[in-house]
Amino acid sequence: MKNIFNLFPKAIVITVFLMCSYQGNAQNTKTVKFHTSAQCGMCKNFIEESLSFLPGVQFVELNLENMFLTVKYKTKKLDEVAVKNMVAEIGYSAGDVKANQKAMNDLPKCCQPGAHL
Ligand SMILES: [Cu+2]
Repeated sequence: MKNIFNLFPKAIVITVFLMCSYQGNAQNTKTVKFHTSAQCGMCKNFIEESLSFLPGVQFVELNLENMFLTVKYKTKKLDEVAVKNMVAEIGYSAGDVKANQKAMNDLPKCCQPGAHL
């Protein structure tokens, strides 16, 4: 987990995010909201940072109260399936899309489904 954060310094994340936002102003956007298997604040950071690298993503926020993820994206670059697949690829379920099992197993114990029951 730590290694992933080192690979994606905050400054780059913010720069990419701002660039995407700037370019997207004149284009059509869509916002989707779906439940994920996120468990904690670490999941929140990981999911939000990972998704902010997807070209076309303009806004991403995980609600820690109910684990619903809100993603706003440019419809010319992304669709809902691609957004959910990205979440699944990094180890979390995304609505009706199941998590990539290997990625989920590689998450810290506290980030795996059922960790806080
Ligand atoms: Cu977590």
